[in-house]
Amino acid sequence: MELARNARIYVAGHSGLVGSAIWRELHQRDFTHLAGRTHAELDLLDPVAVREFYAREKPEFVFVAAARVGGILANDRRPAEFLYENLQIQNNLIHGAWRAGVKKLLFLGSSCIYPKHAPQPLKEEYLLTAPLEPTNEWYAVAKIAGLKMCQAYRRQHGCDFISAMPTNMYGANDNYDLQSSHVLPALIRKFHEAKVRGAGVVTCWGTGAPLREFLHAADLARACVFLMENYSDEQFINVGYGSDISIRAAAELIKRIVGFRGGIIWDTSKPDGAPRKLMDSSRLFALGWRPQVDLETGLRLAYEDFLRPRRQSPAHSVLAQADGKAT
Ligand code: GFB
Repeated sequence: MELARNARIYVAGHSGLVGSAIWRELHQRDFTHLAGRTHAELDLLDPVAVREFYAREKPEFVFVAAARVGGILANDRRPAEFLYENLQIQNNLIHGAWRAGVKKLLFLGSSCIYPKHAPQPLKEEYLLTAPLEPTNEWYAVAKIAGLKMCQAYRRQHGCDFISAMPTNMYGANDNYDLQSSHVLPALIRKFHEAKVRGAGVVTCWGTGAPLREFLHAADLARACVFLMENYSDEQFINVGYGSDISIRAAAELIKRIVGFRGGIIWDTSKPDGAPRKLMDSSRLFALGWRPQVDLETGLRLAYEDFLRPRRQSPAHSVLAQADGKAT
């Protein structure tokens, strides 16, 4: 089903990494009726506000890219926030979409829904077959509840609600805060600041041994629009790049792209997290979708994004000045 160019489309979370990429993709493809709200304009934790928003805007299609997200440390240290806020946001958006008669909704989950020691690559059917990775089980439980919500509303109410599980994401508009970011934006910032300061070493977390699959947000955005137009099933679907890389190799790659000439120290007091999270995306690939941005190209684009002046938020500058030691 091709979306009409004048379809009313709501992108929840349109200012975040993934939501902004979906917004740009829709905008480039000449969709004319896009709705997005910042946190200040619409509090997604508030069911009444969400219900009123749906009643007023009457979106026909909804992309749920709004979530409390963060890297390994933020997930580990703020379990209540990650569980409560994600459950609340997705309950409001999914239940509200049913009440408002939304034609189709795409919910975005995460590869962390799979068991810590699941066989690799991760097939959709491995969901709920063994215990989760403890550093992000709170986020994972919320995301599992979200995909189950979509399945339940499809079964009971006939809603065309689908779910996609993306692998680890990166790209323009990422979070570069060193305490809450994911690994790639953190390392882009650490290597860049070390280069500017003339520092001898950069400190990375964990052992560097874990393997991660990374997908550029522009690719995920294309996949989301593709699924909205071509997929309608209770079965959630993986969205991955197709291959993975060790954190150590990713750090070396970023070091080279940024042009940092010093060394790398591994701080093993920080958690490694899941040993590996490579998605099996063959279900999606069989439908004809493929990623377009390889990791090196994507990281060069991400570094350009980091260097743009608008990235220099007050928090960013303060941290950069305060940190005189190894990053
Ligand atoms: O991206 P990341 O924070 O999250 O960390 P996860 C990936 C790996 O990079 C871990 C290592 O092994 C980290 O120890 N790492 C090395 C670093 N240096 C750094 C650094 O400076 N910052 C960060 N953040 N990591 C997330 C989940 O897990 O995956 C989320 O916490 C979400 O819930 C996301 O599901 C997709 O890949 O381990």
